[in-house]
Amino acid sequence: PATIYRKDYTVPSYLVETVELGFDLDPDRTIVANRITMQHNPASPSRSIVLHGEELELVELRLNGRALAPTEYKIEGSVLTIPRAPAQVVLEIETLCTPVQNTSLSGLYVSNGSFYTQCEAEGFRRITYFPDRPDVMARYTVMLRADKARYPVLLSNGNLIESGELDDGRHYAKWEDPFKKPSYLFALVAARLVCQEEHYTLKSGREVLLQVWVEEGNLDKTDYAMQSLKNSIRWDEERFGLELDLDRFMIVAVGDFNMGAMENKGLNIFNTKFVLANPRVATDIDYAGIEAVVGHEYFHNWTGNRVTCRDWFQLSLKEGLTVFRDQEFSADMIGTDSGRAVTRIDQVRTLRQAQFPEDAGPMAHPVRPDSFVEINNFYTVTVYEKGAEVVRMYQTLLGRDGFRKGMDLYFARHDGQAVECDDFRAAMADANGRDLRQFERWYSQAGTPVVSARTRYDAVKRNFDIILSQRCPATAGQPDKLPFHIPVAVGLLDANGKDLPLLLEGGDHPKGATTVVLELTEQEQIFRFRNVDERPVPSILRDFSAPVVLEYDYTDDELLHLYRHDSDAVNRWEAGQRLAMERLLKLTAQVSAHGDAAALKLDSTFIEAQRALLVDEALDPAFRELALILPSETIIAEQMEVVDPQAIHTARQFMRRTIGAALKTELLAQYHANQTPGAYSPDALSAGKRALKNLCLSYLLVAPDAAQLQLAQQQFDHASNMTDRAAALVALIHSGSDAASYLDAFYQDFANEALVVDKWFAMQAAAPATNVAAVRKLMQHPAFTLKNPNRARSLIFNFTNGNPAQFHAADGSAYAFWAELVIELDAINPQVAARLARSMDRWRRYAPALQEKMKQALEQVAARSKLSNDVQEVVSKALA
Ligand code: B3K
Ligand code: ZN
Repeated sequence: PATIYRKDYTVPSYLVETVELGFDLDPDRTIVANRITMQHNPASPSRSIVLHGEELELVELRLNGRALAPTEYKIEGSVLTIPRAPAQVVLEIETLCTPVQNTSLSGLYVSNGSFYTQCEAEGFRRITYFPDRPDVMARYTVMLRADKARYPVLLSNGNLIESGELDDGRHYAKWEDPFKKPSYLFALVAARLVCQEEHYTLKSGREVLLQVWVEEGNLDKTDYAMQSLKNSIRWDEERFGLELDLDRFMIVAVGDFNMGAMENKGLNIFNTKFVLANPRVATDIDYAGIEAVVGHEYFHNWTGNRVTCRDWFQLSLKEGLTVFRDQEFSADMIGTDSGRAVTRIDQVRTLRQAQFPEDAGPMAHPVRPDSFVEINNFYTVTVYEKGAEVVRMYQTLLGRDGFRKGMDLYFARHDGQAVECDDFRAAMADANGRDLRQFERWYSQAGTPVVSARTRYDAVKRNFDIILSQRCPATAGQPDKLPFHIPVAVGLLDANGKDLPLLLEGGDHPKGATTVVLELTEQEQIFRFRNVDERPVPSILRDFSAPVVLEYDYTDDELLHLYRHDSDAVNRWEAGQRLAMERLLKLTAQVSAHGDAAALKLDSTFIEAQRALLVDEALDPAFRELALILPSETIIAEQMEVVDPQAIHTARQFMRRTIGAALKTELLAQYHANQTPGAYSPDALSAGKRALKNLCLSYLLVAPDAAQLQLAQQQFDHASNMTDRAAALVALIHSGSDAASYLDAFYQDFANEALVVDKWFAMQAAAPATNVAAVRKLMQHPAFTLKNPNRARSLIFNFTNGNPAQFHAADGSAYAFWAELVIELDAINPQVAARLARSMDRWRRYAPALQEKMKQALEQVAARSKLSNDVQEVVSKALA
């Protein structure tokens, strides 16, 4: 397969004004009639019309009213070229496709008997021939025709302008989208659905119609999505002055979906996972996910749809920015400083769990990639989450108001255009009179920068110096990196743990500030604080002000000081993580050396610090929960030269068991103190209490006695919501006691709730006792299928990514399983298969015996002749 390079971009040869699409929907044979008016692009030297098409049967192609003979155009692979075309063109294209056979879930497909589409990135070409690239923006009119009984609801983008009956029990609906858009934002739905709807008044007084469409039987699960939509609309008005530009905004939930959701103009299509919720079936985390994803897709209406991407290398232009916006939305919805900090800590955990490993592995790529084979492989944590960090750094550097000015200028300049990441950076720079040229390296250089700090204190001159230096590891194709422009937020704590008022030499921060942002732009720089009366403890990288690894030789005492006192909640949490990580690494090394946990010890200093934090009722329960979670096995693995997954698991379990035993009294007390009686509410305070309570439960159940087991059993039996029920079940499964009867009961209760059945598979997949044989057995369960992405992910991905000690079993049996599954899935759904293929990314970091087996598995996949581009790219990069 060919590699596509950013540097090879050329403008489209023809621009499209209008598109009229007619669909005769039939699962086995859908007819698509497409009438495009287009015009030669004066900026292009080419007079060839270039259209894309895949898996289509071309019935007829007419140019300006005349049918073209096969000699007048050529089809090579997925490209149809009409050479020497006139300046003004009307193309009429009739094609056939077979939605029922489309298991890739890209283009037009059937889910549970109804029609849905997914066009981003390049799915529209599976519906009709079209210049399927985001810089071709056009106005669409869509006529849908289908059997009325089977598909009573017919939806597309924009406004419904006409509908009615046809012969043979068919009906039609005609939709018109008043805004021009790229083809990837096209959508249609023809389905048996019902909706919750509401008329909502915008700040301007204009009334809009909001709808959430679901399958019958799910109407009791749409309230939170609707509420989140209204909150999103209000928030974008208030924070960014951006109003909904349509009269009608629809969300549709579908059970078979590759990603979380899709921002099609006016017709967002969602994975059911991010729409459906009620207390019985959804956890607090599910509720938070719905709020975030509803917000995310809604915010795309401006950042992505009104202003879109010139080409797919610019994907982070819309994704990084929109993730940042949804993060800010979620934080503002909580509204408290501590709630905001909790969301920030969650973001840091995601970066370390997924993005840092990606940035250090074979798929490392810049936020704005320079090349790809398959664009679907680049919907990554780097483009999304690191991209969001890059956007956040503008706000850190420019301030909230400066950031808003930059946003305003961005829309003033680019509304209705398809632009580049550089255009966003220019708007931020120009609106604020700032030079952000060096900042471009965040877009062009891959890899996680390491910021190394040293300090020195001069008691006589009362100076405290922080010396910062930076380096960035080599990544594929980028052996040497240039210095980044890194905002490093810093505070200084005195011996009582109070923030010192800061006086930075050469700084222009307000008097009395206790946090200042140092701008590291050189390879090394010295920052001097004056009037410092005692040697302080530095709190560096507050609020995780840049997506970097911070090295600083903290003593245990300094970390304990920060853990007790830092006014910056993120760094307070971070100090605890550092204390835990040091210990976890030592314990892991001991287990590796001796093969068991017999001689392990955990110091009382650490245990006492945890005890103090656990019982500190001045702290938000949600924060206490995060502070008490040990770094994950994956994050520990990232710190090791040679990863020993079983030793990591043993060491971490030992630490959990020790903490559970030492803090038993306090854990029990907090378990009882953080109950949330009364009607369930997903608000942050209640969710935080449940999170802390259930973390206490999980600690109590690492090595439970009869009373502790009973606690979990009772919670399982009497839980009034899914958060508590699922947490009890997970605790029972992880306790090592026989949880089979609970698993059975859970399954019986929720067999008809697909999203809960997903949880049932997921918790078993990640259980310490689940080996590859057990996973194979679960695959035989009647509810298991590889065809549904949520189901495949729930069992297979949660095993390969969420159960490292079993996935890396010494005999390599799980690697062989992985290879089988990648191949099997690839024939069904390449995008999902390629995600699974990524589970092997870090294979070079394991001991030679494991490495050899992983390599064999990768080679086995790579050797297949019929691989998709998606999987091919991932495995060949892994092996390169
Ligand atoms: N823009 C979509 C992603 C589509 C992915 C296609 N492989 C979801 C989102 O980021 O909102
Ligand atoms: Zn997005």
